Amino acid sequence: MFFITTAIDYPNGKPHIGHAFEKILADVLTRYQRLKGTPAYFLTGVDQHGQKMVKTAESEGVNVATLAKRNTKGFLRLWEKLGVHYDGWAETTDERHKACVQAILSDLKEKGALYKKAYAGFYSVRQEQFLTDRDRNEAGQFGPEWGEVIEIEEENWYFKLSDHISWLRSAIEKNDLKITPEFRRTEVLNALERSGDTDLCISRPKDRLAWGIPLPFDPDFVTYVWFDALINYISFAGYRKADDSNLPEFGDLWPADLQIIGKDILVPAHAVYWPCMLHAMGFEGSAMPTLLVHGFWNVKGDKMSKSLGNIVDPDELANHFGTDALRYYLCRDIRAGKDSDFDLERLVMLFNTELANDLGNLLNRSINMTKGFCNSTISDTNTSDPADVALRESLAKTTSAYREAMESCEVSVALQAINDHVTHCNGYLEKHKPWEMKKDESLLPRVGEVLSHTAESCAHLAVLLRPVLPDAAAKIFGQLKMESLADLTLADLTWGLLKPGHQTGKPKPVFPRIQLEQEG
Ligand code: ME8
Repeated sequence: MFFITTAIDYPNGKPHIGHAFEKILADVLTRYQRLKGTPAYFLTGVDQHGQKMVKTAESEGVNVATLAKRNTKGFLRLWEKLGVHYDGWAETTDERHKACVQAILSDLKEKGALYKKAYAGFYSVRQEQFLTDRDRNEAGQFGPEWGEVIEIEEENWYFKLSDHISWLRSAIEKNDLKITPEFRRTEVLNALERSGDTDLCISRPKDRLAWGIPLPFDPDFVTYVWFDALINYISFAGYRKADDSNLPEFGDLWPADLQIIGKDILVPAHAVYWPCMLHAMGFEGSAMPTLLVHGFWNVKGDKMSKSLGNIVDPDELANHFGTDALRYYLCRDIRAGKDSDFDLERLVMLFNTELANDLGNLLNRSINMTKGFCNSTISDTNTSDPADVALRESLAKTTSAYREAMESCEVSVALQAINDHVTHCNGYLEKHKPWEMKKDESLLPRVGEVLSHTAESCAHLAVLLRPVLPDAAAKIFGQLKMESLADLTLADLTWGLLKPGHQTGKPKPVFPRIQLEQEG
């Protein structure tokens, strides 16, 4: 089973475009696995504990559990609207997760991997973390990014992270822990060079933070952030599950084939803490997950933030422009882990040119003319005309470029490959001008061949587009009267899906142009 997970989102507000992008990417890659015929399991969810949630609840004057429940619903609603279909849903307040976290903590304590110590030092209230001298700026001060910095002394529990660092370095060098894209792997190795041998503080005293999972061996403390959130990847995959838990079989899923995260939580959380936690639990190098790290969506070069008031709301975008336009844009405009700038005009432009004009027209013209000039009947497409041969070659090239790109999770490159064949087909129609040819009755058989080449292409392209735009693909299958394509795997994608004599349906625009003027 191909196992895909994403980061679990903080539901301390509404989901933003970065959250939506990550879930859509995971959804697309899951659907791609299924398109290959590979069974896949997609786990995502929400990270409901922690100080951020408590602060938001206080500012809104609601109980933190109520806030978590209410905001979680907002995430669930959005994934439904955006066609994000997950198989497992992780909520960190789930009793099954809590039990797993506590069992792991007890084990690690037994093994001597955890210890308690008092620590006096500087603490950033805003970032909720102890600071070290390495956090000081060139002037020797804690900069404004840390907010209010106070001196406190506190006892806490620590995880012996330092015991695992040299193992981690070799696990990354040997590619047991895979990190893609490559430049992110280099970033992690460089960070390990600089890292000292500090251990990881994993608790908060209950009187300072009560909204968390209590340590089973010291109930005055709750586990803090990573020893709660990171464990979702295994707890909801069935690790140490109870018989009646209704969770998957861990052995069927683990290790995760793809753990999709944003660049901000790579170092140290996912590339250092997480593999070291797994190693301490007894997971070998061969049981490490593969990390796929994506970039950030910014707005006009700025990071999205509440204070700048520039947070892009995917819910509003889907309402205005439709799910297809949003899914297409998010997959099309980000490349190989790099940042992207959110640009509404590009969203509209990409939809109107690549989908409405190029693919939409190709489909519309193919079905419309097949109906008008050929009684909706498909002709034999095993022809030897050089232009036909070139078209079939173009499709083969597109299909293999698409596959290669999707295998390396480069959805944007896969979409470009689709567009290349669309352009080829539109050029082929312009060259043959079936609307002129049909005036000469003796050319009607050739008209049928030409239109059947583009209709056949549309069938293939819809199959390839299915992971990104499942609804649009289903509409295309419907117009081609080929609903059976919905069950096709990539291996079945050979020339001749539409058999001679097959009757196609009625054309109806699948990608109606977005008219910005009408958008108030
Ligand atoms: O980090 N563009 O939650 P989160 C793209 N709960 N991706 C973005 C983004 C942006 N502008 N902003 C955030 C957390 N993300 C923790 C994770 S995992 C065990 C716990 C990504 O709600 C971010 O990188 O702040 C992360 O992958 C995900 O959205 C959730 O971010």
